[in-house]
Amino acid sequence: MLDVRALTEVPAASGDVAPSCAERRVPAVMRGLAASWPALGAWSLDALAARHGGVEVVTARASGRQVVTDARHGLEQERRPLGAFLAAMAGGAVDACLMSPIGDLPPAFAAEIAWPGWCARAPFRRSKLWIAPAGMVSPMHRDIADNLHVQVTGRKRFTLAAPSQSDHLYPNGPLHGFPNGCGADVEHPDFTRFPRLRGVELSVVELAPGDAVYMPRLWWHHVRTLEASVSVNLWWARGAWRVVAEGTDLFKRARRIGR
Ligand SMILES: O=C(O)CCC(=O)C(=O)O
Repeated sequence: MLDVRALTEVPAASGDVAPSCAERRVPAVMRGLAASWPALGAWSLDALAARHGGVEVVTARASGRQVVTDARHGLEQERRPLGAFLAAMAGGAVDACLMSPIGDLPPAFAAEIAWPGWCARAPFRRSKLWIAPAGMVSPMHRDIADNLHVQVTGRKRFTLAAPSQSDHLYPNGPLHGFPNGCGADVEHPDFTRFPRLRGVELSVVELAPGDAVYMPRLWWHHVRTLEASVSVNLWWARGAWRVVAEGTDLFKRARRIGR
């Protein structure tokens, strides 16, 4: 096992601390940030199946309860009705994880979440709905945009590493199917293949419904779903980073690799 530190906690009451973390690019867990979102309490798996079962969503294939990040094709995504995905999950399927852009879903989804004021007006904004069975893992990777991942139902554990730790994680090259991923597995460290992993500095945090974790751009994150989970993430970028984020989207689209 590798050593991990707990992440800085920001209670929801200290509303001015959250934007200052984002300004200083310091990761933080914001407890209860989404306590007043209509989605909270309304987005159980059963309620989503009943209300939106016919909606087409994007899922990514998983193998051994880990999202597949193929060296040639990246994520292996497919479209299917939300109801079919949730029925399979209720029956014990662990071969897929849902990651669907909120902008492609019926407006009720966007209406039941709320972007915090300190990122709501950024010129680059994207968000995804995530649904996964207990035990699912998204392997360590990094994103170009700032990211607030908000838990709605169930629990997840995030393990984070700063950009300064990249060398310890063996980042994938730009031509890999998952160019923002890495070779090392922080949960099952293989020090023979990845000897520099031994020195990596990690922070860990568990999210419960209403909690959010702020991950500054380029911070590495590995995610383990602890209980059947529904969550939403918000990505945003400003200034030159907006251009980089849009360029990265185009690069992945041009290479037809999952985003
Ligand atoms: O929740 C997950 O499994 C992955 C989430 C993620 O990678 C993100 O929010 O950027």
